Amino acid sequence: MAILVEKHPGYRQFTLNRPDRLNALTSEMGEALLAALDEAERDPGCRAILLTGVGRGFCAGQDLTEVMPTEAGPPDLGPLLDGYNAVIRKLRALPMPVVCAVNGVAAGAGANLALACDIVLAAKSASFIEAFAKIGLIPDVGGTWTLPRLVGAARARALAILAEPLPAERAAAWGLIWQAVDDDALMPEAQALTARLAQQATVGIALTKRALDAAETNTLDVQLDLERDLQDEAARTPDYAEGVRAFLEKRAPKFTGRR
Ligand code: T3D
Repeated sequence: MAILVEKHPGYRQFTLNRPDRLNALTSEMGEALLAALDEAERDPGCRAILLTGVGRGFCAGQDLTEVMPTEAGPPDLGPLLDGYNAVIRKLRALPMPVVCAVNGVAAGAGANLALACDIVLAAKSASFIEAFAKIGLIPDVGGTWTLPRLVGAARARALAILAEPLPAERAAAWGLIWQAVDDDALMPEAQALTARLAQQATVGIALTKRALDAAETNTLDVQLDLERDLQDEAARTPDYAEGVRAFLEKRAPKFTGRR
């Protein structure tokens, strides 16, 4: 199986599993990942997702053996990218937090797949490479959108044009990712974080994701109205009532994640 699925209490872990190719993506893997995300979304017991990879790489981007130009001409990349784009859209729109544990090199579409997740942890030995320029392509799978928003225009341009590896600790210092952690600590920390998120007020987190994404294109005026409307929705959840009660009673809240 190119994607391993593990069910944990409250969350699912998806692990890219082609270690001999540094988990390079195939169209089939894209479809499998999308199906796994769809299934997780339909499961009311799944309140968070963890994405990682097997072996010494997180994901080396598109499997280049699948898209070799031939004498007959270039491959048709449109359908392939439509498939990966569906994964990126799904990750951004999922009504639950997505943690990515980058266990090793994340290159090309692999880097941008990681950066589409909500909270990215990386092993200190990992690195991020916008490798596209090395093969004459442009950053895709959301990279041209994500990079400047995370690290600013100057760094985004240099990352995209130079295609040099960015070590995890510098990626964290630049704000590309949340944290770089010791290699041995990566999976325990990522799993503990995902388990913790699975106990939080899931609807509130989903609405927060929606507000932050909308803010990328909204004016302040429009965003203020959106915040008011989403806050009204959040305030109608049982988790809001529980959160306030728990605060006043000086105890830990017990959120259900339900509407
Ligand atoms: O169709 C399209 O192109 C559209 C979509 C584009 C999206 C993209 O992602 S484009 C970018 C594609 N990715 C790359 O260009 C990265 C290619 N890989 C690398 O540059 C290097 O492998 C790394 C810098 C990521 C890691 O280097 P290193 O030295 O640690 O490992 P390695 O020896 O290069 O790789 C290990 C094996 O994985 C090796 O196979 P071998 O020699 O042991 O049989 C290598 O060929 C294979 N591998 C690594 N990346 C890919 C791959 N095989 C197929 N496709 C790959 N992307």
